[in-house]
Amino acid sequence: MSAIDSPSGQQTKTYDSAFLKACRREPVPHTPVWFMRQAGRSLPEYLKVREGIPMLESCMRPELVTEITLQPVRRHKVDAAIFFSDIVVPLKAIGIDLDIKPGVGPVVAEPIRRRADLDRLRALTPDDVRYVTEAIGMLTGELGATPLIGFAGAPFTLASYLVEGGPSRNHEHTKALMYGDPELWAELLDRLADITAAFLKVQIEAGASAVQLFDSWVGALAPADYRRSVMPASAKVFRAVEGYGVPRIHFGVGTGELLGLMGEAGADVVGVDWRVPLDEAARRVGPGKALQGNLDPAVLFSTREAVETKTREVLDAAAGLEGHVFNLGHGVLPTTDPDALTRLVEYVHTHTAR
Ligand code: 1CP
Repeated sequence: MSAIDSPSGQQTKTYDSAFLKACRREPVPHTPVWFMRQAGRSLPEYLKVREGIPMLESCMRPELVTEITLQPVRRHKVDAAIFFSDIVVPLKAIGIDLDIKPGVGPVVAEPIRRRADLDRLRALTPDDVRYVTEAIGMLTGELGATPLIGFAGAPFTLASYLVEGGPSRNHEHTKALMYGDPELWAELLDRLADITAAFLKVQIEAGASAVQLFDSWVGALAPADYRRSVMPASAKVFRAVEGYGVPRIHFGVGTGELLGLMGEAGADVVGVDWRVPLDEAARRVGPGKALQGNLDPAVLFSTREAVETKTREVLDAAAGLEGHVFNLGHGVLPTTDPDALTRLVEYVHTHTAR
């Protein structure tokens, strides 16, 4: 570590990064870019280091986590790293019997559907996830001025895996519980809020300089149900980390009708999928919040010209925003050409340089 990269110097540089400035709605030298799921299956170097190591086990190896988190930063020159982990890691850490099955996703051995099942959701302590603290310590040393985004699953999305027992299209068991036993549902979400908040705190205290709460599947709900049955728990998570002063990003898929409420839950930055243009999203979210998004990840399978046209559309819709973090409208699709992502970062940086 050189003199200019002394810990306090590094922290200042990270604080002054384009990504954190955009989150704080301050002027930026260029629009910052990162991609949800930027680490992972689209990168050959990822597939190589993951070979033979199950997903959950790879999340528990700090050196591997550090390498995988750095890969997209090196390759694409994105403006932020996102910690390599998964939303079910804190649940595994408190002893829930679950696995991440290749090609499927998280699968829970015994779904949580009755009151007695709640006892399995005990509080998360930093000791349960020491490998996370260790990995983030290593990462912030390696990342220099590039900010690290910590993340967690929001209570509703975690509940959907726990109640369904795995990925689900219609969330029928989850909704059955939410509508049929609101009291038990509220307790379930409250416990998940505490676990999620504890997991985010571990990441921030270890050195993460922003956090994203993924409520990936909450777009399945109508606004009134979101407000009544989900927002209190998500708001509890945001309040729990408010005192750290790090930007809090809130994202879900198909949440056009929920954008205002998702901001109201306590986010500083609202993530938008590709279904709502950013200028319209800004009207729905209201003033005082930055936006993140929102190129359709499938656009990257099209021609270079089409990618540029669609990117330009996103940037034009974002032109009047106070703070814009460029991202895809959901995660990088596994068969995406990595070079298309590198070109996209370059394009956004060049065309927004001020
Ligand atoms: O073996 C493998 O490689 C499995 C694929 C994989 C990977 C690479 C899974 C299983 N999770 C991850 C890592 C991961 N998960 C990251 C870090 C990568 C990065 O962004 O750079 C992140 C942020 C997540 C978060 C996550 N996991 C979400 C929220 C984001 C989103 O896409 O909406 C969700 C819903 C999950 C659950 C999950 N884990 C894995 C899969 C395939 C899924 C989705 C399953 C489903 O469709 O329900």
